[in-house]
Amino acid sequence: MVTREELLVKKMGDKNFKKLEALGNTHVLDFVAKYVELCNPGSVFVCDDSSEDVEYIKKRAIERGEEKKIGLPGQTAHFDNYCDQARDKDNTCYLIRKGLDLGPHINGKDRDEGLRDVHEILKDIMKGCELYVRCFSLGPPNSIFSQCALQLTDSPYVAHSEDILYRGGYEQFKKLNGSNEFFRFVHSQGELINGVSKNLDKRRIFMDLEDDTVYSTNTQYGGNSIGLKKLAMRLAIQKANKSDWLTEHMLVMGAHGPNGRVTYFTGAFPSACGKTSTAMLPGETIIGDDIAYIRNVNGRMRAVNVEKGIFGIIQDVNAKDDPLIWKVLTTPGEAIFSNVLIDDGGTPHWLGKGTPEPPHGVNHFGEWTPGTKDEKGKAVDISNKNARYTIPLSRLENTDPKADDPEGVPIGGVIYGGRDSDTSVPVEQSFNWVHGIITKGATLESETTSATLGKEGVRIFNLMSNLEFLSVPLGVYIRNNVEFGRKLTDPPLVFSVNYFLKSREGKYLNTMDDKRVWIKWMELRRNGDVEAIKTPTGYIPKYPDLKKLFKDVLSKDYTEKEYEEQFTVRTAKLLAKLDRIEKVYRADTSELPPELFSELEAQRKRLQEAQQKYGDEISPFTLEKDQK
Ligand code: SPV
Ligand code: MN
Repeated sequence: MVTREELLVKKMGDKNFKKLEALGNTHVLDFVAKYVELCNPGSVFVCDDSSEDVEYIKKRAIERGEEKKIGLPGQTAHFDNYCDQARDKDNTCYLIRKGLDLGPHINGKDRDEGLRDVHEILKDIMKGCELYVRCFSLGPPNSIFSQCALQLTDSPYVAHSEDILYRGGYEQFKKLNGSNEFFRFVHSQGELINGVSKNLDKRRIFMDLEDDTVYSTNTQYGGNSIGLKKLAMRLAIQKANKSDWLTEHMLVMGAHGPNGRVTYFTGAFPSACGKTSTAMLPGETIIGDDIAYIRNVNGRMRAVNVEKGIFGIIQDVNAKDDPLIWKVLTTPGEAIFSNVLIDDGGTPHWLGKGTPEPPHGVNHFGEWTPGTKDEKGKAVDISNKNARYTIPLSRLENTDPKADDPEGVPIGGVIYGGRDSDTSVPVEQSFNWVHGIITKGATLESETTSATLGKEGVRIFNLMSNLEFLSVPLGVYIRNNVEFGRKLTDPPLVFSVNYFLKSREGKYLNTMDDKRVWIKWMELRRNGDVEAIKTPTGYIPKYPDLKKLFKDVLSKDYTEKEYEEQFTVRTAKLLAKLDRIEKVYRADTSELPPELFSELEAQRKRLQEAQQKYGDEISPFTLEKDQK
């Protein structure tokens, strides 16, 4: 019989084996050996985070044709299958043991059956390929927040992307002292055709919550293949909710107030709803744009960015609206462009770039000229709507100095935002933590976008922008959030924002820039510098404060008419929303915290009273006058 060591040495050679052995962890060795044997790669490369090893992976991505050098030094392009351009919700499942109920929102599959299925698919899947083994630290290393993650993948593009997005964890793994406290990821892009995954019918993204292991097969799109992103987030949500901390789909940023004051915010937004652009507003500083680990440290809420790079949507990134990202994407330096068009001169193009369209190029479809149609006769855009750029945060000019602080940053405000065309005002503060968690976070709805496969523009329930990623019952998650704030001695304020409010005629009531004002207002509120108007659903800004902020921040004359239209309290719409939300929760099978229904009921009562008194829409000026 071949021993574990013999098998590994045979596949990876002495040098790689020594690197793996040096971690001093038999769980790592067992796991790698199991999947080396099953997936049967031609060779195995173990990365020890040295610049030499990292460079080797980048080189292999080019040699294998998974990335192509383009335009400027450091830039590469990568393509996914035309039908593999977003997170695949239908084939993303939790493997759940019989008898365990995680509720109706969680896509579950029988664990034994799922494991059998995916292991059959994995058999010999890496034949003739090179397997990459990488260790990462989710969150800054050497911190109470950090979590170790082990990635096996046959895609050098995935291994390279993770290098940009996550902190190396080779040394951190040694500090585990042999423990099995790490997340595990096995990814294979499967057989390729023209460089893209061929067997999409065997695309699987299965998460085994019992073993903290994720299997991802026959897919390349980053959201499905980069295990450390949303897949690790799902494992971390389970881990956090079994304890007393939080894993959230949240940005972390510093808002800069008067006299050099910095107030840190976290913010949850569904994908493609302004999260990344909020994280990097001009004049403010960014810590992270997607995932946060949050803990109570001596009574304060503190957060770290789980990542160290951005896998951002490129559509509409242009010189005027996103000067900071634009600069990174148009100057030499490391950047991977996925599913954009590369013109004949090697320059990348995308929807909303704001530069002239080239006459010809190659994109996620293949050869492209304007007017190209796919087999179904559908016009192929110059780039996919979910085309992305992958860059290290360190390349941005506005990275916060505390971005890698192992202690995280103290959070002054939590923001919940969704894509809502007709119900909530652009910015509002909740009455307190519990009211905020329930009526801002747990009632969040958003209209669907291109970030997941399926129809766009459908309003769906998406509590805390995290519904898709929850790995625990709704009740457990909400209770943990409620309790988290209760234990803080100085809880942050909780806000809602809505960048997508429209007039009755269907026109956006705000510009993209206006969020720069909302963040300043929230910063002032947290520090007690401005007053507010009480509505049935929270506190909204006063006109003179916004008028001043629009002038100071955007040099804009903000009119009373604009303010009134934007901040009209739409009682009928808000009540209809409560009906929809209550229905969702009444149908849930998990044990929901009592605060959920009491907060919703109290909100309903306030709204009904206001509706009786003022009607379906209330001007903020009317509310203000009556409060005097
Ligand atoms: C998102 O869609 O929320 C992302 C990218 O951040 S993905 O990796 O696809 O989740
Ligand atoms: Mn995200």
